[in-house]
Amino acid sequence: MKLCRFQKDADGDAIRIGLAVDEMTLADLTAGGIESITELLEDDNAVARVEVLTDLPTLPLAEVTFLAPVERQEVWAAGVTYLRSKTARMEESDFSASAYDLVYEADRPEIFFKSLPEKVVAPNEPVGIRGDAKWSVPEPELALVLNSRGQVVGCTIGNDMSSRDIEGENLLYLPQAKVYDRSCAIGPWLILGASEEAIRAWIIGVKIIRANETVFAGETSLSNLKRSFDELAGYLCRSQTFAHGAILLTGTGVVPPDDFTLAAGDLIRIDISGIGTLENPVLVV
Ligand code: DO4
Ligand code: MG
Repeated sequence: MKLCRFQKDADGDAIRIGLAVDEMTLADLTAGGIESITELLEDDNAVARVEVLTDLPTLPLAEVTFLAPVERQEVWAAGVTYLRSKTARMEESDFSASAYDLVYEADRPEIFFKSLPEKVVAPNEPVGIRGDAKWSVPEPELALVLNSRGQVVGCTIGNDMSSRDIEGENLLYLPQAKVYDRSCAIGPWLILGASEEAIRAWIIGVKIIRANETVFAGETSLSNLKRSFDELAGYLCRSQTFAHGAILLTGTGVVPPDDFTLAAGDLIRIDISGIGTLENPVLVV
């Protein structure tokens, strides 16, 4: 089941919850009494609750503006969860190489804070590259959606925008490399009811388009994610509660070559085969 948050282009501000009917059409769940994504995340019978709704008004996707499927959820991120990410980071920094090597093998994963919900960038809105960074990349990631009980109940697409030169200079600069204005985009679709086994069969890919040409494209299978969903969610929720649930980015397995950096005006397109596409232009912040 594919859900989203949206506004109707015709009537402005009201935020509504939508259900994908087909490639072109959305059913308006808010007309059927569903007012938030969070109430569905908290409901053990969310899929059944949505399926019984009939005669919902529908509207063309072309007539809506997508919002990020994030309400009051904090966004956190796991790192070095794919072999590709470990080797890329070890190349980026002699200084921190052993830390990346160790955390890839360790029981405890790397998990860091990424974004307040109100700072998450919506689909089609610009993501940022730092004005003081020289080496900026997108990180296309599967994002797990957790309810307030720490259960993984859904997934979506995330972009963990990163400044690799700042991260590589000193590991203690990681928060500055990872958390700044417009550094996290999420959406547009939230998938409920898919098993981990099904999700791991999906492919995640990214394309970066500059002046109508693809300047980088790469993909990997989500089966290359080293840790299980429950393992990552379990560590996030150790000694920490999330009253509104949380989003957990699961790390990147697609890394552009070391001579590539994003530039203002680029377009980043992240696809996950079972979810859809998250697209954002780039600006300098
Ligand atoms: O420690 C660096 C960050 C790792 C990360 O964000 C990733 O692997 O996706
Ligand atoms: Mg990442």
